Amino acid sequence: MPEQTVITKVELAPAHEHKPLRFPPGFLWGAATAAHQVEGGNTRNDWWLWEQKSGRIAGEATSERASDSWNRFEEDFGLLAAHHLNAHRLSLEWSRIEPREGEWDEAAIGRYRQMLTSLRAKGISPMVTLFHFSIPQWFAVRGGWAGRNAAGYFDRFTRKVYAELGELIDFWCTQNEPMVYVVQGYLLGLWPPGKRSYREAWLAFKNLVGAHRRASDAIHELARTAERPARVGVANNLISLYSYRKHSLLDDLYIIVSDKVWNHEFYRETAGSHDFLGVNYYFHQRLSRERGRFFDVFVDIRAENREMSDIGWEIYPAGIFDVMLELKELHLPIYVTENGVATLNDDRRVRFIVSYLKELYHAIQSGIDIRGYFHWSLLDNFEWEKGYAARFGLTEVDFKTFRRTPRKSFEVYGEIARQNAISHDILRYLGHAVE
Ligand code: IFM
Repeated sequence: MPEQTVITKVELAPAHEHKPLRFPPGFLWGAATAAHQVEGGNTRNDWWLWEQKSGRIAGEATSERASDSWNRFEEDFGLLAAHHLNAHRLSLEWSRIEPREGEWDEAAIGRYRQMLTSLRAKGISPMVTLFHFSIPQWFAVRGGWAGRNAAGYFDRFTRKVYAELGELIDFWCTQNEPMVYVVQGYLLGLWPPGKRSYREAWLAFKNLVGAHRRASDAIHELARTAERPARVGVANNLISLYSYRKHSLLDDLYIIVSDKVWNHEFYRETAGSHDFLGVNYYFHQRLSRERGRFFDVFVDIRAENREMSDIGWEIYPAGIFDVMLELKELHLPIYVTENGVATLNDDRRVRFIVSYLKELYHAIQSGIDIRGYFHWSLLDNFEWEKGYAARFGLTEVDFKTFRRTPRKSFEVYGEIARQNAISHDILRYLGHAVE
């Protein structure tokens, strides 16, 4: 019999010998928001009209004052600075800047200029999204993203933004989660324009692809003579996908096709027009095939009773590592443009942040070029059809008084940003192995 080593005692190094998990120098630590979700008073976009009809938004909420950031941005950005963040992702509301076709609202542009200037003055690098789910009502009347000249309208808007604000912007996300937008708005009918049409979904997808390409070209062209290099990407929603059943070729094939379509098709069709890959990571799905009436269907398994957020999204830190690995082959720098959890339990948010960041740390160690992380969200806000109950904020917002109260999770995240590392103390506090 081979000799066996019997482990009787596990030797742990004393605490001071454990090294913090260090991130690369210059790593961006940010938070993310979107105009319609936080600003309030966005009455000229399609979402505003959509919200007015009963039954569409949980609790019959509307975006009315949202988190009132249009008026309180200075206070909000003060919170970023106080928590040592060096980057912020925000979106510009197209319907404020171009409220009627071809007419520019100089006061709104001026307000965005103040916002971006305020961020820069605090040493916070702005990442700006040009389309984050809401469009001007006039554009919706012209067919929105499924309409004929969609990419042309967006190109004009992009050029105007560059001309007015370009010198203040470090990173551009032309769009937020185009795939989510197409599914919610054109297949499920849950968001404006409320369609359920494969044809229109396809048109919208193709136009979003074309619009991204044109906007990216425009920004690069305009930046040619500028001091600041153009850094353009898209904030894409990526899902970590697995099949529930082992050794089933059909299931594997389904996963491969879903992965190609959801995670890679937009990147594929827009190849060559990204300076970085923006990744919004929320979802892990294990799919199983069940017999449907006419064909086999695949469902997301929820029966395992795993830890979930308040809105039923599984908490699965390893998934962020997996989607990072998938992107390695694209050879571009990666920014996690969103990641966060809807919960009223802030301890859960603390654990969430630390455990997802730990996975990112390991992804970086494995050689993936990840350069920043933007937590969703700086503030509790208007969570689309879910209204205000889903609390994603590092900062609690009282929606009656609009008082801001930073949560403990913001402190922990801020400490990680300050140290550019997850300290041993934080890891140990959370019961993570420290080596
Ligand atoms: O609130 C949204 C955001 O607008 C886009 N990404 C996902 C977030 C949470 O659902």
